[in-house]
Amino acid sequence: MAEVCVVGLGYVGLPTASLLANAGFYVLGVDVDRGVVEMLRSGQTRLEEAGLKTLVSAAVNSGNLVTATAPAPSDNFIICVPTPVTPSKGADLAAVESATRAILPVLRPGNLVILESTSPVGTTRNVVGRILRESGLEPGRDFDLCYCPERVLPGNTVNELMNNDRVIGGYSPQSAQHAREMYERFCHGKITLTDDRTAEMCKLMENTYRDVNIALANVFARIAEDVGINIWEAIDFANLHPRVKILKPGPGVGGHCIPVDPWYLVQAYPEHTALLRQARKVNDTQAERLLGLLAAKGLQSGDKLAILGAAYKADIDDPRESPTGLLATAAVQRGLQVAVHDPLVRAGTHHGLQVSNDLSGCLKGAAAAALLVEHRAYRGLSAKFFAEHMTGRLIADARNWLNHASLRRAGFTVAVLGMGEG
Ligand code: SAJ
Repeated sequence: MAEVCVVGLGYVGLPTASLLANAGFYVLGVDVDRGVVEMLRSGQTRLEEAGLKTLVSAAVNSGNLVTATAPAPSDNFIICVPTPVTPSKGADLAAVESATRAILPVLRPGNLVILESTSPVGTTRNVVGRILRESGLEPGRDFDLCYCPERVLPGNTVNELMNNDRVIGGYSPQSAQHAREMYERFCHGKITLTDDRTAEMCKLMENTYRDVNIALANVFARIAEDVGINIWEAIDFANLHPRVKILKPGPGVGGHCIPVDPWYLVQAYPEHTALLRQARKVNDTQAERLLGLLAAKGLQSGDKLAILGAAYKADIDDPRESPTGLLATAAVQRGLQVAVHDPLVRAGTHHGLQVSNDLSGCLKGAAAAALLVEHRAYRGLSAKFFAEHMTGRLIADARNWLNHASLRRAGFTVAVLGMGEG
């Protein structure tokens, strides 16, 4: 019988299952995607995370990690499934509910069930706990129930799972203590115990804090464009204050967390969260503003716009919720032809966005180019390279990433987000 059953083998579940297996637990990894399950049986994964392939291979080869498409009786269960928002920005908990229902038939007295997925406050007890009560077992009495959010920076997941501090929220104090005994087998960070709802709120606060602060940087950038100063310098200078840490402006906020998590609070507590809603609006309209900068410099309907960067942030291959999608949609609505390049995102269509890995082809015949992601691969792009492929001489830089002086010497007009020309 498995000691731990991890339900959901994605960016968080698979590293977690592998770390537990390599810490000596016998782990059953469960995923509804049969392809993922089959691939893992041979110790392989498509996920690109530092150290993950080695970890998975060791876990599978040791025999401590086996995979299936449904849970089986285990001592502990960890739910790591996606919790996106619906088109109307409500929480979509379908995956949490189906994962919990899959555990229901194999739940036994004395088990520990942990929800890791970022969720609205109250989900652990009102969704997971409610469903599991259908077994006739009572959380906190017959089995332990916890909420334990992850804090991983995509691209550094394994290292952060092992070394970041963790908050464990127990439905009961003994539930939290039960979970601590498992996590401390692979987590070397400080483990803090609280109740389930405080832990759920803690996770939402962490990412909402980031979204609001990115929006603040974007508002400062908008003012700088009007005033005619360089916001990138101004932020560096302001951050010399020992207690100021202003983040960086950009074309918007992507990923499956930062642009999503604040909505859980906005939808549940609209009377308190106008600030959060406004921050979401600022971040989600940055891409449109960038297009306005280009239009003001002559980009017009029928022209080709080359967009550099499809990933939601630098040097990763994940395009989920990327601002590039917002910009491409707005550009097409203005009658522009759009070509999107990314050096790391797999070529093909991602949520309606056609991505190419051929930069020359993407730039060919473009009247304008817009850099949206500060990938290392774009750092050294020369004015000559742009000039060879583009027909126009207009470039927008949303990350202050390119060599503007060199581009201007080569006859390019360069619009930099957050840099006014007054
Ligand atoms: N961004 C800016 N300006 C900045 C920082 C980020 O425009 O100064 C943009 C990025 O380009 C990106 C988006 O915001 O499009 C999100 O970037 P991110 O690095 O903040 O987000 P994630 O999703 O990769 O990681 C965040 C982290 N949360 C915090 O830093 C509070 C990570 O610790 C979380 O574990 C992760 O979300 C998550 O999974 O919740």
